[in-house]
Amino acid sequence: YPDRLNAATELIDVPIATFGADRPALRTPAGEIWSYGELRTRANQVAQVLTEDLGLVPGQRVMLRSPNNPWTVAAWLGVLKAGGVVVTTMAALRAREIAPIVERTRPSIALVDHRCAEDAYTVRDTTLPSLTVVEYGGAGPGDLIARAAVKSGAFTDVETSAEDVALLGPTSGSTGVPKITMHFHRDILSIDNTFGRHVLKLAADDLVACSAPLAFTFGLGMLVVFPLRAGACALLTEAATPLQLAEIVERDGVTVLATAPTAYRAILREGQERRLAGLRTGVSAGEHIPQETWDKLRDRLGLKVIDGIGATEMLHIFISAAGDGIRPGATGKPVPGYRAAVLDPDGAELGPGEPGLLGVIGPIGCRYLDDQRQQNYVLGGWNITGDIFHKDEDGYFFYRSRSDNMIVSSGYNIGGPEVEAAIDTHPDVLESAVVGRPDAERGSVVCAFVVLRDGVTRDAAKAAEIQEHVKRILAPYKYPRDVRFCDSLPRNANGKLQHFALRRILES
Ligand code: 3SK
Repeated sequence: YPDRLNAATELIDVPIATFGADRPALRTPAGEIWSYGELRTRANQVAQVLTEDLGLVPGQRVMLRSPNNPWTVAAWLGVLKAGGVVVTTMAALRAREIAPIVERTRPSIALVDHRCAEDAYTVRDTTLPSLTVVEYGGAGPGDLIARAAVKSGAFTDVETSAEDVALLGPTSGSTGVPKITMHFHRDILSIDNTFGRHVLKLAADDLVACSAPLAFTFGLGMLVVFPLRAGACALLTEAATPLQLAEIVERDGVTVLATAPTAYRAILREGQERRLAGLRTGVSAGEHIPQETWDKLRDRLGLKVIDGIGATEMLHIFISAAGDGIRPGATGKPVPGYRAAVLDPDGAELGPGEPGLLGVIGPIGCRYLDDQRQQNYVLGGWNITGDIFHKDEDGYFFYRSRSDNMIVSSGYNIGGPEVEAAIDTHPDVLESAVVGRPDAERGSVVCAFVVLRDGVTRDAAKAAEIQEHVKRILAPYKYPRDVRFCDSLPRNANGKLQHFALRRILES
């Protein structure tokens, strides 16, 4: 990459030079269509609002918080054009989950969809009084869209360095204490030059839908980076259920769908897979797609779903396969540009069939913002993702499990300790322990073993009360779907909680 590189220029100005300004860049199920030219104009207007009205200077951080919609993409590009650093936060997160992210990243400005502004104000008031919160979409005074409308639409992108940080992506990790991954401008292009170009291979006439939020780098790649670089169009849906997603795919003529295995399974279970018949490509990530689901999609639709594993630390997918390169049951091979190995705890490479820690090296590696946990992620130069894999003789990688307390449910990573801490704040709870319970529908579900205080009745109403309590303080997707009461939790002689003993109870 050249020394001077602004990812936003490459994602919108360069495609316009190649494909023209009139092609559709973004669509919504409600029928809104933004051309490449309109997207650039609005991104430029946002950049002007940021620099002229809000005083942003290059290197300052801007938090974005919104469901997936076109203005969020314009805001994302606008921040990069202005030389700012995007801090992504999922709309589902509650104030107590955003606060540590804000504390760590110290954004100057927050651009927030008016429907999820309340938590942003709470965090400003409790954590960072200097934060300027600007809403959009609500037509209130100072609304970003109204401010943008009076700007000229021309902007000279800041000449950032290829190695300037462009994106701070929080990840809850297995402990629930957020880690902030840092990604450079060149990293954003790298995900396209690896997975995008060699595996996904979008064409300019593709219409891409993805259920992941733009704040999750899986969604960012699928809905912004890959389509824009290919001159294709992204269909932005706000919180669609799997069946709504299938309806949208059929009605709007989506050609590429990216979602988690849970959504494919739900569509198959409801017999709605015919709605996916127009797909050219299906992508599955977030967790390993079960063989049975993959087979059904191939047998009923002729669709050979591209499975892939990625990580927020690595920005996107690094092991995958497409078409005839797919081997049943395997996630795939390292994406061109990456190397992968199965390692023992000392970092020595293991042979075929032996399960061990997955290590990855490529153009993007883990860089946490000021965090000791960096040392755990990188071992002898390998990025250790926390997944257990084995490799076969031909170099295909097969997923086995996670190596930590992370629970992967419906494609969401949920830190067990974070859920335990939330349950333990319920006044009737003495202590709790959370593990993943295998689930045919969601891959895993959060299962909580709970010890209640003396005299508290153990019944379904109490379980429901604890579930609601967790939903109030954490993003709702993290709540324990299975609550089991017990007298005590298994501990070793030193008093350390033995989560493995609870997993064994679930297996028996
Ligand atoms: O596999 C994942 O969970 C992932 C994480 C970040 C970006 C992309 C993917 C597929």
